[in-house]
Amino acid sequence: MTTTEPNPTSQDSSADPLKEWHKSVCILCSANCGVEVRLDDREITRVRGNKTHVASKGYTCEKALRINHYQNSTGRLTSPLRRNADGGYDEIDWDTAISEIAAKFTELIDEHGGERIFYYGGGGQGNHLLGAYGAATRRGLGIRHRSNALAQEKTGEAWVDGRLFGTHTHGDFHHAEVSVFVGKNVWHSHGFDEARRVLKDIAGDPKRSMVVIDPRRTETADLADFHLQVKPGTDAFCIAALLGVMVEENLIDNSWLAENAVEADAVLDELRKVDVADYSSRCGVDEDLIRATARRIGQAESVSVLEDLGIEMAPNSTLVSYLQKLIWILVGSFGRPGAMTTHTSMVPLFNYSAAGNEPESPVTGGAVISGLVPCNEIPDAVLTDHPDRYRAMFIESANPVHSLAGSQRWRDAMAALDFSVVIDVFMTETAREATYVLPAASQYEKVETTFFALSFPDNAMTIRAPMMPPLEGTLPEPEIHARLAKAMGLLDEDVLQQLRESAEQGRREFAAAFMDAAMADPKLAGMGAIALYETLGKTLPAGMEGAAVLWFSAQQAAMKFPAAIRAAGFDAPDDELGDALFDALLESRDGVVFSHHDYEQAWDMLGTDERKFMVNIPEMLADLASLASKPTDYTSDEFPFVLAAGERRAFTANTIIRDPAWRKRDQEGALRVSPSDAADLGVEDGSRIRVTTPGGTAVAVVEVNDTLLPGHITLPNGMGLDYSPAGGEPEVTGVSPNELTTTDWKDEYAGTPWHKHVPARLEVVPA
Ligand SMILES: Nc1nc2c(c(=O)[nH]1)N[C@H]1C(S)=C(S)[C@@H](COP(=O)(O)OP(=O)(O)OC[C@H]3O[C@@H](n4cnc5c(=O)[nH]c(N)nc54)[C@H](O)[C@@H]3O)O[C@H]1N2
Ligand SMILES: Nc1nc2c(c(=O)[nH]1)N[C@H]1C(S)=C(S)[C@@H](COP(=O)(O)OP(=O)(O)OC[C@H]3O[C@@H](n4cnc5c(=O)[nH]c(N)nc54)[C@H](O)[C@@H]3O)O[C@H]1N2
Ligand code: SF4
Ligand SMILES: [Mo]
Repeated sequence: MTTTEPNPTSQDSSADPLKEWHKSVCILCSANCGVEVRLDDREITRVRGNKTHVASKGYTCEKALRINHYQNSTGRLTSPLRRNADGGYDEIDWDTAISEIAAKFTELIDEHGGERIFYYGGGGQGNHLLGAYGAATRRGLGIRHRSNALAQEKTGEAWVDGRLFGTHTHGDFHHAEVSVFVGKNVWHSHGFDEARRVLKDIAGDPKRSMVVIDPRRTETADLADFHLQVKPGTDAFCIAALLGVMVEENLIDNSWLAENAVEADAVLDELRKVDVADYSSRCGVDEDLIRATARRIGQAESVSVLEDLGIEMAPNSTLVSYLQKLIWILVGSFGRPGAMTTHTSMVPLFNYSAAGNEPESPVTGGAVISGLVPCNEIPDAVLTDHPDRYRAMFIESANPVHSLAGSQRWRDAMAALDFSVVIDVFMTETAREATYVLPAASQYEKVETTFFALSFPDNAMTIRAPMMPPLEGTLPEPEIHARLAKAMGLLDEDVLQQLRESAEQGRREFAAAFMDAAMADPKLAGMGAIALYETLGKTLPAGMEGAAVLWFSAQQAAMKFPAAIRAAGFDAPDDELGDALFDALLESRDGVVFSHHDYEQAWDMLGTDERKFMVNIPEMLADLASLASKPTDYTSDEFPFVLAAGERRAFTANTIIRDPAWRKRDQEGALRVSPSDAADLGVEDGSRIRVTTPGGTAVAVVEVNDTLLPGHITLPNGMGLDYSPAGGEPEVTGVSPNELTTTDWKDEYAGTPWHKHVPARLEVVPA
C-alpha cells in the first residue's frame, strides 16, 4: 500500500469500505491486541484476532469481541455543550465553543497566569496520540501542573525505578523459568502479550514455575505453583520474609551483586535482620511455603517479576515496589532471556531523570513524580484558599470524577472552579460537572496509537487507521487542539504557511525548515505537535493527519537508538532513518517492530552512573528497618472488613464501555464475600447488602466466592456508570467504587490511593 491511498484501512480497495474486514487493535486494555473487524455500515459486526499482528499474533480475550459496545452504544456526544444556569446543557456549534473557550482561557491567563489551569488525562488504554497534542496546548497556555491515571497507580514504582536504574524495566514472562506476579491478576488484566497463553504454557511446563502473591485465589493463582495467599495489605512482610530467606540461605548471586550493584551490603545487612518466622506469621503465609518459594527462585536461571494494583493501591506500596525488585536483583536476573531487561521507548511514559521530578506540588505539598501531581491531591488543590489554587481544568479522555478517589470531593472541586473543559466521546460523570463538553471522534474514527511499547529484545508499535469517518458533530482531538490554538493566536500563520510549502517539497526540505522554525521560536517548538499537524499532517493520507506528531518521535528514535532500528530491519542512511520508520508505522496495520537488541545491550539502556544497580535507597531501607512496628491490620470494630474497591473481572474495562449490556455475566458487578462471611451474615448469591466505608455507602448484590479469605470483600472497577438505552431513562448499574473511597487514604511517598484496602462494614438489606 502507498501512503497516498485515500482509505488506509482498506484491504481491498474495490469493495465497499464499510463492509470489509479492517485491521485495528482492541482498545480495552494496555495489551492492545491486534484485531480484524467486519463492518456493516458503522456497526462492528464481527471481531477476530489478527494472526499477522507482530505482537499479539492472533490472541485476544473475550472482551475484544464486544468492542461495538464502545463504538456504537447510544449516548455518544455529537455536539459541543455549554452548561446553562440550571445546570443543564445547551448544544452550541463548534465555532462558538472554540471561541468562547479561547476567550475564557485568555482571560484567566491574563488575570492569574496559565499555572492556575490544571490539565488531567491525555489518553487511556488505547489512545495516546491525543496526549501529544494536549501537551502542545499545555505549553501554549502556560499550564504547568498536570496529572493522569499513572499518578494513582505507577508513580511509586516509577520513583523506585528512577532511583534503582534510572529507567523502566520489562519482564520476559514468555521465557522466564520463574515468573512472579505480585498483586497482579494476569488472567483478567493481562499486561503483556498473549497473557493467557503464556500462563498456560508456564503451568504446563514442569521446568518452569509461577509464583503468585495475592490474598485471593485468582484465576492466575489457580495456575500457579506457589500461591502466597497473603493477608490483604501485608505484602511488605511477605516479601521481606522471602528476601530474608534468600539472604539467610545464601540463595543469591553474590558475585553478580559485587560486580553490578552499588552498596549491596547495606541491603543484605538489613535483610539479615528480618525475623522470617515472625514476618511469615504476620502476613499469614506458611513459613515453609515462603522458604520453598525462595529456594525455587534461588535455583532459577531466570526470574521475572510483575507488580500491579494489588500492591500499588495498598499499604506500604512504594516499599513493596522496592522489595519486589530486590527479588530479581539479588539473583542477578537481568539482561538475558527470561530475565528482566530495559527496553526502548518511542515516547516514554515516564521521565526518570531528576528533571522530571519536582520536589513537591506547590499547593498541597505531595511529591510530584515524573511531572505528575498525585491524583488524590488534585481536589485539595482546588478546594483551598491557597493563592496558587487551580482555577480551571482541562480534562481529556479521562473520567476522574469516577476513577479517582473521593468522587464527591471531585464534584465539589469541579463546582468550585472558574470553568472547566472536558473532551470525551460520552457524557461521563466528569463531563456532567464541566462548563464545556467537547465531543471527540471515537478511537475507531481517527488515527490513534498507544505508547505502551515496553518490550525487549523486540519492541513494537501499532498505528491504527480510522475505519470509518468521525460521527457527525465530532472532531478528532488534534483538530480540536489546533482550532483552539488558532483561536488564541498561539501559532504564527505565516510560519505555518511556509512550513506547509516546504512539506509539499518533500520530507528533507520539511525537516530542515521545521528545525529552523523551532530553533527560532521556542513557543513553536513547545507546540510542535500542533504545528506538525497543521503542516506535515496536511500531506498525509486522508484520516491520518493526526499521526503527524509521530514524525518527530520517529526522528528522535532514529537519533537515540539507530543501531536497534537498523537491527529491526530498517536500512536507510542516517538522515532518512527516522522517515523510513515513520513511513513504516503509517503504512502497517499489523504493527511495526521498531527496535531489536541483543540481550547484553539491555545494560546500555540503564540510566544510572556506570550502568549499575543503585540498590541502597536509604528511605526504603529505613522503612524496611521499621517494618516490625507497622500495622498489619487497618480494620476496626466499626469497619471490620477489607474492601478491594475496583477488581478487574471478565467484563470490566475501566469506564471505556458504558452500556451494561456489554457484560455477558456479572451484569451488576457483584460484591464478593467469602463463604464463611456469607454464612455469618446470612446472605447468599443475589442477596442485597449495604457496604459502608469512611467515604460513603452503597447497596450491592452479593456473590459468595470461595476464592476470598474471610474478612476480604471485593467490588469490580468501572461500575456505577449511568447509561440511557435508546429511548430509555438513564439508569445506574452497580456500585461506583470511588463513592466509597477518600483522598486521604494513600501512600506516604507517591500519594497513590489505597483502593485495594478500604476498611468497610456490611449490613444485610432486608428483601
Ligand atoms: N478485565 C480488565 N482488564 C484490565 C482493566 C480492566 O478494567 N478490566 N484495566 C487495566 C488497567 S488500567 C490496569 S492498571 C490493570 C490492573 O490489573 P490488576 O492490578 O491485575 O487488577 P486488579 O484486579 O485491580 O488487582 C490485582 C489483584 O490484586 C489483588 N489484591 C488485592 N489486595 C491485595 C493485597 O493486599 N496484596 C496483594 N498482593 N494483592 C492484592 C486482587 O486480589 C487482584 O487479584 O488492568 C488492566 N486490564
Ligand atoms: N477505586 C478504584 N478506582 C480506580 C481503579 C481501581 O482499581 N479502584 N483503577 C484505576 C486505574 S488503574 C485507572 S488506569 C483509572 C482509569 O480511569 P480513567 O483514567 O478515568 O480512564 P477510563 O476509565 O479508561 O476513561 C477514559 C475516558 O475516555 C473516554 N474516551 C474513550 N475514547 C476516547 C477518545 O477517543 N477520546 C476522548 N477524548 N475520550 C475518549 C471514555 O469515554 C472515558 O470517559 O481508573 C482508576 N480508578
Ligand atoms: S481486553 Fe483482551 S483483547 Fe482487548 S487488548 Fe486487552 S487482552 Fe487484548
Ligand atoms: Mo490502570
